[in-house]
Amino acid sequence: MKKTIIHVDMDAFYASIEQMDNPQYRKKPIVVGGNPEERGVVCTASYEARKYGIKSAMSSKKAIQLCPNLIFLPVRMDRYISVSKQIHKVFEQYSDLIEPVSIDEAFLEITSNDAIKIGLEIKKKIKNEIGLTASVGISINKYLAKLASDHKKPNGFFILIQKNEIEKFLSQLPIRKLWGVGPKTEKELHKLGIYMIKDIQRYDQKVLFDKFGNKAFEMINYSKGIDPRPVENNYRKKSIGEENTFPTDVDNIQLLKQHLYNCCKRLTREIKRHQCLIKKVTIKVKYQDFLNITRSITLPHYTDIFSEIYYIAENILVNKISLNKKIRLLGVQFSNILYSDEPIQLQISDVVAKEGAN
Ligand code: TTP
Ligand code: MG
Repeated sequence: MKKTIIHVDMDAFYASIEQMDNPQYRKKPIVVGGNPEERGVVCTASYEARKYGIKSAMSSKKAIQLCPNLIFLPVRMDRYISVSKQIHKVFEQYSDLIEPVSIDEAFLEITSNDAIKIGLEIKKKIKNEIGLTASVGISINKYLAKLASDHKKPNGFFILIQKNEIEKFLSQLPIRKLWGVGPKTEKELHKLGIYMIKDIQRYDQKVLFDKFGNKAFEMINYSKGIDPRPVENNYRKKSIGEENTFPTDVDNIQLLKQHLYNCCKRLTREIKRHQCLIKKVTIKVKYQDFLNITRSITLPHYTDIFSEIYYIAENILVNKISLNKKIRLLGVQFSNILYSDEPIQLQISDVVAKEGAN
């Protein structure tokens, strides 16, 4: 039986939930994110706000300049996670193989001939039972399904199954739509005279390999609509973190410690929720002159104990980070994550730590 992939991506996810929960914000330009007075950043903007050019990751200050009537709403993560779970419950009614990509996005593998019917039903259920709109793309692989869901956003539904449809569709897209091409690679490709996805197909492959190494192989495949990656339901985060820009630059160690403490508390709660352990703590600092540094410590063993984790984080802050300049942003990241169903790979250092504890 042939496999079809459905990609579902919710429209303006956080903002749409706020508009659903608070009718006074419906049809209004709103953003969810940090305050402009506190140097916040836009997490997402309602489609009404996007008309003004406002988008995710833009500074809230710039956003308010673009739209002076803009309404700012704080992030209510718990609520968004709970809606995300409701959406997944809908997916589970239609496929056993689901790959969550982010809080509002997933791939579903469908092995029957009913993918189109299922795609429409999922959209309808999300609208009728949850109250939100989703964009759905249906195709023969993950890359094309994602392009399809994006194509008619918001409230989109787009099918890319026939070979000639796929070729025609890809030939019209700018190179930025190629999977893995961000602003930096886009610039490099422009320098080579590659502006459209179809330009890659005709380009001298040797030049591409010299310039991009193995990545060129993927680029060429994606440009032809080939994506061999399977849908995988064992998607796992490799790291979990949080970073925040301070309302004003800080060099007071007590304030930094307090901030670090709160971040570590939240992240530790998160790893416990996912029933995982971590081994590495990294702190990122952006100074007032925008210089970024990261410093890490790897623990001798896996842990989810807050006091152990904070002890390491504080140690990094005090001993590895210079406070000769004020700090604009402080971030914490936990990595080397071990999930509860994975076997622990014991290393010499683990054994030594264990024996030391006896
Ligand atoms: P996206 O699916 O990228 O964006 P969206 O759902 O808001 O809008 P659309 O898909 O219609 O284009 O991200 C899902 C949520 O993740 C988004 O609502 C807020 C959050 N997010 C951030 O917090 N920061 C970001 O930079 C991005 C891109 C998303
Ligand atoms: Mg979305």
